[in-house]
Amino acid sequence: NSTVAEGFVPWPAGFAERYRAAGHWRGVPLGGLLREAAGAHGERIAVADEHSRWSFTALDDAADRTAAGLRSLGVAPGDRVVVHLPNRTEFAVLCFALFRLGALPVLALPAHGRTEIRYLSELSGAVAYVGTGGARAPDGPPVTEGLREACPSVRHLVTVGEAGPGEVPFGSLTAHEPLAGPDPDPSGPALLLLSGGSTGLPKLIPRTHDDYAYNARTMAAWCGLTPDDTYLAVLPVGHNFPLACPGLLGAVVAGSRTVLTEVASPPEVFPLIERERVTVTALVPPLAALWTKAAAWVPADLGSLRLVQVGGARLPEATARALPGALGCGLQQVFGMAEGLLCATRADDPPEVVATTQGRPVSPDDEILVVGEDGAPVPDGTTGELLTRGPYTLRGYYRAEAHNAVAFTPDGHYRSGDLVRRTAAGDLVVEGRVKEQINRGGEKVSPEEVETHLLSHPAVDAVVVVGVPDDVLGERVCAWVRPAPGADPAALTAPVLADHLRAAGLAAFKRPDQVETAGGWPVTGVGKVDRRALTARGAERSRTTH
Ligand code: J2J
Repeated sequence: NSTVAEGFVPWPAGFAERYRAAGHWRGVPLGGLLREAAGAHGERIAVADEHSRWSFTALDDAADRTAAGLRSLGVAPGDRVVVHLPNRTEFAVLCFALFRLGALPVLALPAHGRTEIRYLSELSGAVAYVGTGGARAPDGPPVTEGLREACPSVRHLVTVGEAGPGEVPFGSLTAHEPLAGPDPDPSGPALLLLSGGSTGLPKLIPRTHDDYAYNARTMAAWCGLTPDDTYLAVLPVGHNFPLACPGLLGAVVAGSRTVLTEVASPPEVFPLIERERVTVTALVPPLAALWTKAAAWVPADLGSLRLVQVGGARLPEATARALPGALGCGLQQVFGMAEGLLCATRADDPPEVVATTQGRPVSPDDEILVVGEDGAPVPDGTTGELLTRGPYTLRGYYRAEAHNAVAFTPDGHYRSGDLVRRTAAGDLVVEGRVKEQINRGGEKVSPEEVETHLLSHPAVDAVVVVGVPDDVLGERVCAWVRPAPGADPAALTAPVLADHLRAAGLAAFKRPDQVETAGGWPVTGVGKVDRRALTARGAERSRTTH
């Protein structure tokens, strides 16, 4: 059985020493952050959802008990556990239990299907899967169907809610005496986040206790979180943004309360904001636009809101300008990545900077380079690829040696694949990207992954998937399909291909929004498919025919 350390690339010793000396890495594991918060804020509410509320003390105790429960199942320090939960308090109990035990959550998104869960389980060598059971698979067979057979390392299926046959009820894990064991090594990996990927299939991002605690603490300070704040986790909390930027983890560090919700539409979530007196939340641009429009007609008092963070994809300037007035709060643009680097605007920035830039790195020890195609730095004001390294940016994807050789420079900079421009004042503006990834309203789609699954459709001979500009989503998923000989092109519609991907067990957000058929496609000078031309053609077709 492999150990987690085998797939992990640590920072070179000199960097680690520097980050410790600077006080960034405090040597406190993530479970210790909750222990400290319980000491300081005891009976105040730490996390709440529509089913339950937990004080810092109660959450701390539940984490210890659940850690013991997991240990009794055979989950050991260093083991990986796939966490596939919606925004509920159990997510917090489970993650802190795993942090205490030194086992690593592998953070899946609620939208993920059978295929993604299998892939994540195999890639991480997970020993257990925690989800909500068959009840939440309206789209077909349960996500766990065949999981243990396909991925024999998975020994346990743990279920929040009603457990099926052979599943362990999550609640039974808390019935144990608190775990008393050694703390995990704070410099080692604490969790695995899912990357949108720069090419090919999504990768796993190891984040250490030290670096992730610094990430959460720094963002909590950047946002001015205090015990008087209530943070609303409305984006899926397994994502880096609502988890630790500052998100749930930053709220724990600051003694703020976190409210988790599974609803995001204004008529449902605005009354929740009013009821819980929410002060801070994080949104993706399409949701920010929707909330901005809805404020005029949904009757609810949003007066408690003081800060809305928006990130994950390009925020249209019109929304950036309209949001503060409509929602009666400050706006923070965030350009972040699960790989590490976080850039953000600040409350004291001029409105023009907040409306038109994505801010600047949040740590004084973030190093950024903006380089041209030759790899040499370009002057400020010129667009180039962003490379970065620093105290909370990974040095390698988990178990991905070959990919790491191209995703990082020899001196340890991560090649983000993002094209940015730095203004004279030092703020970054995201101008585009070089990586093959579709950013569908903040949800990252790997063209290669979708292409692979579409190719298995009998009427599909060849396929290229590209992102096409979209008014609402920023980009939509467009599939260019060459029909198989004898196949009827008219039968290759978006709903037909969506059905195929649904049956394949793929997340709904990866289904093509637009399908175009063609007998072939343009190639570049070096004989590669010209994706840029297909993007332009896809946009053109949708203007004329859709
Ligand atoms: C344009 N593109 C952006 C922005 C991210 C906070 C916020 C977002 C993420 C995130 C995150 C963008 N404008 N404001 O983890 O903590 C694109 C870039 C980037 C990729 C990372 C956080 N903000 N992006 O989105 O790992 O292309 O993290 O490299 O999902 O999203 O995606 P992800």
